[in-house]
Amino acid sequence: MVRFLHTADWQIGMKLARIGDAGPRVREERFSAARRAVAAASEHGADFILVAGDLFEDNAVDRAQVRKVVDILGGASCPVFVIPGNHDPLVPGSVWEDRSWEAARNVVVFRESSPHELPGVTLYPCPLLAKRSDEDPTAWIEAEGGDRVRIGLAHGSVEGAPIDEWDNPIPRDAATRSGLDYLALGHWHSFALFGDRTAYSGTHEQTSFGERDSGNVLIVEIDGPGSVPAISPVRTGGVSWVSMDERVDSREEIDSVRARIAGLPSPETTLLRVRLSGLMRPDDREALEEMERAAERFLWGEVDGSGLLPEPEDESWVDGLPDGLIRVVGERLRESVGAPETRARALMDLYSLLLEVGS
Ligand SMILES: [Mn+2]
Repeated sequence: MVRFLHTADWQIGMKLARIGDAGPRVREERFSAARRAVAAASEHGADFILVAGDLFEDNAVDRAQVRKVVDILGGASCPVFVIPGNHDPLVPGSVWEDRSWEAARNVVVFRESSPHELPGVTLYPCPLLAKRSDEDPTAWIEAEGGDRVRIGLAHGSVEGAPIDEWDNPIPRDAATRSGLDYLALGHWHSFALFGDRTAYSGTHEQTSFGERDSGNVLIVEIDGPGSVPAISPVRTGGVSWVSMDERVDSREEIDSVRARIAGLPSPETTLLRVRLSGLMRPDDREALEEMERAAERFLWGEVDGSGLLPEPEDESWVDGLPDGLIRVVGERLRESVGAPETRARALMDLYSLLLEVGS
């Protein structure tokens, strides 16, 4: 039986300019999460740690930060195997040339795609040698039988995964095609499984709003050659990134969003982005300011009201509609005698549609 920890995409050195004053605190958390990842390996009795690329944001990262990472990995109680990714490819002048790597005896940075043997296990590392490539980095791994557990370590885009930075394409069936028991991947920041044997661990600490299920490492257990791996996420993330997209068309709806913001747990370790749309009356201003104050309690909080549109003072705007169907719809709604709330809501929907089209 082999048990190991799979992590990737630490992106140490990322700028995080978007979150202003909270940047230093959130950058520091990436190191704290790295220490939690290394601690998780010994807590769970891992035989080794696999790092599937993008340890660093880029090759220009300050060398003091590189040494800090080497210290953390060097402090692990087991071997650590690392591949360069597309953010930190193995090129002249890269972070991998720093002398500190030589001092960390338990850390191996793979510099070429060739098998690496461990007791009972063969690793198939696929280091990246360029920022971009349209080649499948796992293509060289050939299926072969035998009595060893075979584990691939690669960085790239699994076909069909919704990844922004599309490169180093990896077929969905790469693991079975190459006869691997497990393919440890990096590049996508969310935890994801493809079949039984292929996984993105996701980043150990969330990197932006909208990432789903990041802030984990994976503990993987494989009984023997051909066995289906048991894959368990372990939480390492420290900062939560909460994004709310809300439509507010009344004072009640604004108050209800404010109450939800006030009820969010752990504001001191939460980054909050609220984006509002809808129609606003001048006397909603105060409720909106209260919402902004509720967001100030967070490590970083932003209420973006640029999607709010001013509500019209009366219904004379209908007369300004262009001739044709839309004008007919507007006039019919204005003159309709149905339920007043439905009538008002339909008119406002038409009004905001026009403002959106016009802007
Ligand atoms: Mn990447």
